Amino acid sequence: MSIAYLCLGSNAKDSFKLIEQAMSFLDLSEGIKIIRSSSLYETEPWGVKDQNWFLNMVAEIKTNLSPEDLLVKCNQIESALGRNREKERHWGERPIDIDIIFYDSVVMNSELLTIPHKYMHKRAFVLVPLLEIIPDFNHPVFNKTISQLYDDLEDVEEVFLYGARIYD
Ligand code: PH2
Ligand code: MG
Ligand code: MG
Repeated sequence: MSIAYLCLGSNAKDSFKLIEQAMSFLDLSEGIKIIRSSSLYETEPWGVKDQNWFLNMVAEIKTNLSPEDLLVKCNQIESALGRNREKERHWGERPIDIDIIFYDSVVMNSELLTIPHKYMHKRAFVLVPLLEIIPDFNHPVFNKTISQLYDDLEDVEEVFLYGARIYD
C-alpha cells in the first residue's frame, strides 16, 4: 500500500458539488481509500488570471494502484464529471482537476506523469491545504518540508478558508 496526496480543484459554477462528487468517486474506486482531507479553500487563479476563482483541497489516500494507474483513475473521474481536455486552455477553467502531488516519496518524470507535481512548490493553493495536514512532509526533490516550501513562496496568490473538511 502506498500513501498519495491529491489536489482537487474546480472553478465551475457548482465547484463545491463537483469536488464532493470527485471525492465520492475516488473513495468508491477499487484500490483507493481516502484517509483524510484538508479543508476547502477559495483560491485566486494561478497562472492564467482572467478566469473565476477556484475551490481547492487536498486528499490523503491509501492506494495499491501504481502511479500510472492512479493517474488513469483520476482522469476517468474527471471525464465522468464532464471534463473535456480538448476544449480547455492551458491552466484555464475546468469543471474538475485531480492532480497527483506526492506518491510516497517517489520521484518520477515520464512523458505522462511527473511526481512530485511539477508546480506544487510554486502554488499556495496546493501548499496551504498541505500545510494543514502534512507540514513536516519532506519534498523528495528539494529536500524541504511543506512549511519550508510555503515560506519560500515568492508570488503568493490569495487563498481563503472556504469550508470544513469533507472527510476526516
Ligand atoms: N489549476 C490550474 C491553474 N490555476 N489556480 C487555482 N487557484 N487553483 C487551481 O486548481 C488551478 C489554478 C491548472 O490545473
Ligand atoms: Mg491535472
Ligand atoms: Mg492542475
